[in-house]
Order: sequence, then C-alpha cells, then structure tokens
Amino acid sequence: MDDRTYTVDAEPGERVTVAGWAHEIRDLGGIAFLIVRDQTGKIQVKFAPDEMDESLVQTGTNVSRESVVSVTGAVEEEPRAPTGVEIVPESVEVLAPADPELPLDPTGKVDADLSTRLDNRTLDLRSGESKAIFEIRSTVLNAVRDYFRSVGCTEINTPKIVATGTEGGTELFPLTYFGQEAFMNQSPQLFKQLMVGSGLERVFEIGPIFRAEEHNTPRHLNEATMIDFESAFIDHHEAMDVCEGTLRAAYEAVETDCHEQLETLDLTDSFAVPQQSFPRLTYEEAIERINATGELDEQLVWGDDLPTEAEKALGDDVGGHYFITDWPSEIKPFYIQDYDDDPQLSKGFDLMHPRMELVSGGQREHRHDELVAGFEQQGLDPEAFEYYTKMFRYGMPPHAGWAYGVERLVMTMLGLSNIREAVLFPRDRQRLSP
Ligand code: ATP
Ligand code: AMO
Repeated sequence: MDDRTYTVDAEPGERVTVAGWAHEIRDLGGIAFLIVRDQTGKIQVKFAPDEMDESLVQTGTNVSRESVVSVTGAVEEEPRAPTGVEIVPESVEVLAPADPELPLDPTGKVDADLSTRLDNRTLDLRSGESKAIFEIRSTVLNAVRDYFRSVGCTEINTPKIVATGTEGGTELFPLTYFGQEAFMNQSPQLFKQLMVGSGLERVFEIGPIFRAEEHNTPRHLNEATMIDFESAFIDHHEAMDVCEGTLRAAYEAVETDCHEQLETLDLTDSFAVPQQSFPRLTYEEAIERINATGELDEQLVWGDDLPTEAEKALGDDVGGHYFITDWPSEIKPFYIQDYDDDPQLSKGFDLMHPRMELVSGGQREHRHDELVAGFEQQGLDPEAFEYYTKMFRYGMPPHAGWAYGVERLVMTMLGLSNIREAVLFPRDRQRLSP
C-alpha cells in the first residue's frame, strides 16, 4: 500500500523513506535534529550543515512542528540518538505544513483540558495517552468478538431508528420518520430477542445506542456503544458465565497485546486480569451488606433501587467485580422473567465494577401471555409492541442475555476519571460537534 518504512523498523545500514509528523526540532547551532513521529514511534533525523546541501538543511529545520514530512536517507547507528539510530537525510519533503499556532501540544509537554482535547481529537490522538486508550479499546472489541465466536455466536446489526423505546428509566430522542413519530434506539433489546427465536439462536451486536439522559455525569453519555449478547436455551446463570468470560477475555487480550499502551498509561504494575469468579449476591444480600457498612444516611429497604452512594459502599466492601441477582420485579423491565414461585422477584442481574454498573441482563420472559401481562403491569401499551409480542406466539425458546457499555468497560479497566476519555467524539448535553 505505502512503501515507506515505519520508524520502528528502520535498521542501521538501510536506506529508507519514513513519513510522519515533525514532532520536535532541536537546533544546537552546529548541528540540528528533526524528530519524525509516526504511528509506531519516533526517529531522529540529523542535519549537519557543514556536510549537507543547504536547502536540505533549511527544509528540514525550518519546518513547523506537526507538519507532515517525508524523509529519505541512510539509517545509521548513533548511541546518542533517543532510539539508538538516526537518519542522515538525502531528501526531505514537506507534504503538509502545519500552522505554527497549535490548539494543543501533541507531545503532551503542555497539559490541555479535556474540552480542548475533545475539540481537537486529531491532534490529541497523535501521541501518548489518548492514543493508547483507543488502541486498548480496539483490542477489547477484537477480543470480545473472538470470544463470542468461540461460544458459537453470530454477529448481527439491528435498526437504530425505531418506533418504540424499551428501557423505561431513560428518555428517548424523537425524530420524524416520513411524517411518523420515531426514535433513536436505546438498546437492541427487542430485536436481539427476536433473533433467538429465529434460526440464529445465539447472537451478539456491537453498536451505538442513544439515550436522552438529562444528567451530566462522568459516567453517562447520550450516545454510547453497547455490546449485546442474547442466547436461546440458557438461563440467567449461564448468561452470567458468558458475561464473566467476555470480561476476562478482554482483560487477557489487553494484558497480552498492550504492554506499550499500559506503560504509556502508567498501568503496568496495577493492571490485573480478574482471576476469581465474581461473587453473585442476591439483591437482598446486597442491601443487607450496604446497610451494614453504615455508609448511608438512610437505611435501604427492600424494593429500593440502589443509589450511587450505595453502589459505592458495596463496591468498596466487595473490592472487585460482582453480580447482583434476583432484583425486585418492579425495578426491572417488562422483558425480564419473574420467579414463578415469587412474582415479586425477577431473574434480572447486574454486573458491577466497584466504581459503577457495567452490565444489565437477565432471563427473559418467553411465554406470550406472561409477557403481555408484564407490559400492562408496567403501564405500557402491548399494542405498540405487537411486532415483538407476536413472534412469541410462534415458538420463542427460553432465553437470556445482557449488555455491556463499552465505554464503561474501558473506563473501569483503565481507571479513567471521565467516560468521555473512552469515546472519540462524545455526545453529551453540551457537545454535538465535532
Ligand atoms: P558530532 O561529531 O557527532 O557532530 P559533536 O559533539 O561534535 O558531535 P555538537 O554540535 O557539539 O556535535 O553537538 C551538540 C550536542 O549534540 C552535544 O551535546 C552532542 O552530544 C549532541 N549530539 C551530537 N550528535 C548527536 C546525535 N547524532 N544524536 C544525539 N545527540 C547528538
Ligand atoms: P442498561 O440500560 O442497563 O440495559 O444498559 C446496559 C449497559 O449499558 C451501559 N450504558 C451506558 N453507558 C454510558 N452512557 C449511558 N447513557 C448508558 N446507558 C447504558 C451501562 C449499562 O450497564 N437492554 C438492557 C440490557 C439487557 O438486558 O440485555 C439494557 O439496555 O454499562
């Protein structure tokens, strides 16, 4: 495709062309250096005015920082060079000069605030920590896909423009669809369930979801990427096994393939693949444990949703990932199955990181009449969901599944303080471009 040599591959004794960005220019009077940076690293280019054509030295040393350059020359060993080699150039071409006034410093020597970085993602991702985060995110998604394939899943894509919402607690973004009311989809929930009743049986999707969350927090986005899993003929415990397996596969891939990135992020010593099986606490055990910490002003009672302080108190107490199972039916959506012998109790679960919720999932209600009754109990009109409920009349197997928010997975894995660090171009209440 391109015949340049990556800086990391430039070996002494070779004649190479490298191309990249003018990272730094150091003029020491008698000698000057241009550091060229590409995706793989950096290399020093030496300009010795006494020994070289003047116009070559002028081009190489007057280039503004962050201009795109292409340099051809001989690679020589040089112990004083940062990487132990340098290029003695025979030609230097400026492919795209950069404005000398940069909105942020890609070398990272001058700190920029998050907002400036998000406004200038291209520059922000030229080197350093931000780039490492997105390389790790890519490794995570790759590992998750491989894991799903290893457990027999088919990858699917479902519509993002839809007629109904599914996740009660969060608002929808409305839009007009040829004169008809429509919404941006909050979750592939109903579509992935329809697929387990098809010949596909076990599916996953990695795609965007849209939620008109009013609150502006470090862990909510208005557009996020979700990893959804759904399988026929499994129960919620087996779904939790797959959920745990996915997380471990993602951590293992990062541990194996992202040494450099972890080093850049200063995480080499602290990064660890979770080894133990995650504890599975029932909701009832969870609220008892939270109350016992004494961290909350008011004790929780059965039926309460867990406020952020409660999640935090329990997270500190458990000290690692854990599941909360058997939630009160009332605070779980209509598609989650309840226990037949205790309809107040549902087969829904959450996977928690000590800092926040990572996953929701559960055993689904696959029996048509029970499903429709559940709609009515939650004040929803079953007619609006006819396209979905209808298929439950034609042989819908027992099934279960769950969904991760990718950004939360990356955020908790790398200890990022703001979820926006894990999205290239975040959508929040203030941010619609870039
Ligand atoms: P040379 O004989 O290689 O040109 P020098 O010491 O005579 O070396 P100076 O112009 O005096 O060249 O060097 C200025 C500074 O640059 C010195 O601190 C020297 O150590 C450093 N330096 C020289 N060449 C290199 C190189 N190829 N890579 C990194 N640093 C260098
Ligand atoms: P839930 O609404 O809990 O479940 O979402 C699943 C996971 O997606 C992530 N997430 C978000 N991340 C960032 N910003 C947001 N606004 C946001 N909303 C959700 C979280 C959350 O745990 N259909 C069910 C899943 C299922 O049962 O299969 C659902 O959407 O990490």
